[in-house]
Amino acid sequence: MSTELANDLLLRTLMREPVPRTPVWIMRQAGRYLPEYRATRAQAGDFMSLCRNPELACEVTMQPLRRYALDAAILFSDILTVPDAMGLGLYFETGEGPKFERPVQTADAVRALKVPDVEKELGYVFEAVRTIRRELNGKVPLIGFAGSPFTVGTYMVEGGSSREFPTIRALAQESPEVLDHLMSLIAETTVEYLNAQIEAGAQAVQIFDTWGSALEPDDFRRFSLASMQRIVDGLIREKDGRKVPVILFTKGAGPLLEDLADTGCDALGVDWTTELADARRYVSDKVALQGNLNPATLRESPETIRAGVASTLASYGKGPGHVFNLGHGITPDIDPENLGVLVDAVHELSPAYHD
Ligand code: 1CP
Repeated sequence: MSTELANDLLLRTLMREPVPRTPVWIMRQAGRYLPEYRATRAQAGDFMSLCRNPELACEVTMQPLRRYALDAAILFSDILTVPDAMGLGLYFETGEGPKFERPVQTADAVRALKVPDVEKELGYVFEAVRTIRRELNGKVPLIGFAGSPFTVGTYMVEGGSSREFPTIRALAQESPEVLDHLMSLIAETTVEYLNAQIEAGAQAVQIFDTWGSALEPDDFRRFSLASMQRIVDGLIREKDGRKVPVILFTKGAGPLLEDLADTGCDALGVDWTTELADARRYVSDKVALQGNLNPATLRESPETIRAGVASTLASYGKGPGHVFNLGHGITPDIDPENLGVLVDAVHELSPAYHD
C-alpha cells in the first residue's frame, strides 16, 4: 500500500508540528444529517448491515469528503462493535438507540466474559479500513477509533443508552474490583482491535470517552482514565516510518484534561464547556488539542457560524497543535450547507494563526 499522503496537515498537527493552516474534520461527519447517508443505509437494510458491509461502509466514509474540504476521513463503524464481538448481541430498533440482547449485569456475568478473537469477530471492520485506504488513495489520512472501556461498559451493563447509569454506578460502589475486571477485559480487547485497525491502515486513532466524566474525579481516574492508559500503553505508535497519533476524547473533562495529558497520548479532544485557552493551560502544551465549537452553533445563521469558528481559533491562539472540530458529534437535524460554511471559514480564517 502506498504511504504517500497528499494532505498530512492532521498528522502533523497531532504531533504539534508547524503547518500553514488549521486542519478540520468533524465527529460523526458521516451520518444521518446527509441524505446520501440515509440512502446508503436504506440500501444496506439497517445500520449494522451497513457497518458489516466494507464497500458500503467505505461509501459512507467518503460521502462527507465529496461535499467538504475536510482534512481527514474517519472509519465508518461504531464503538459498540466491541461488546457485540464479546457476545452481547448488539441490535438497533428503528428510532431507538443501541440495545444488547445479553447485558452484563452481575459479577458472574463479568467473570464469564472473554477477550474475543478480533480477527474472527471484527474482520469486517479491518476489511472496511483496507477498502477505505484504497479508495482514499493518499488524499487525506484515515482515523480509526474505539470507545473507552468505561463508555463501552455503560452500554454493556445498562443494556443500552442511559442518562444516569444506575447499574454501572452501583457496581462501582458495591463491587469495584468486578468493574476493574470488566475495564481490563474491554481495554485488552480494544488494544487488539485498534492495533488491527492500524495494521489494516488506520493512520491515527481516537478513543471516544463520551461518559467518563459522569464519574466523580477519583472514580474517573480509577475506571476510565486507568483503562485508557492501558490502551495508550498497548498501541502501535509508529508504522511505515510515520507516527500513529492517539487522540483521547473525554467529553466534559474540564480540569481532568491535565491527567489525560499525562497518559502519553498525542492529543486531547475538548468539548465546548472548556475554553481552548484554558485547556491549553491545563495541558501545558504537552499535547495537541482538538475541538471545540458547540454543535448547536450549526443551527444558526452563516454569520453566527463564522463568528463561532473565529472565536474558537482565537481561543486556541497562535501556533501549532490545534485540530478544528466540534465539541461533540454533528446532530442529524443539521442542514448540510451549514457544515460547508464552517469548513470554509476554517480554511479562510486559520492561516493567520500560523507562521
Ligand atoms: O441509524 C443510524 O444510522 C445510526 C446512527 C449511528 C451512526 C451514524 C450510530 C448508532 N453510530 C454511528 C456511527 C458512529 N458512531 C461513528 C462513525 C461515523 C463518524 O464519526 O463519521 C462513530 C465515531 C461513532 C461513535 C459512537 N457511537 C459513540 C461515541 C461518540 C459520541 O458521539 O459520543 C457512541 C456513544 C456511540 C453509541 C451509539 N451508536 C449509535 C448511536 C445513536 C449511539 C449513541 C447512543 C446514545 O446516545 O447513548
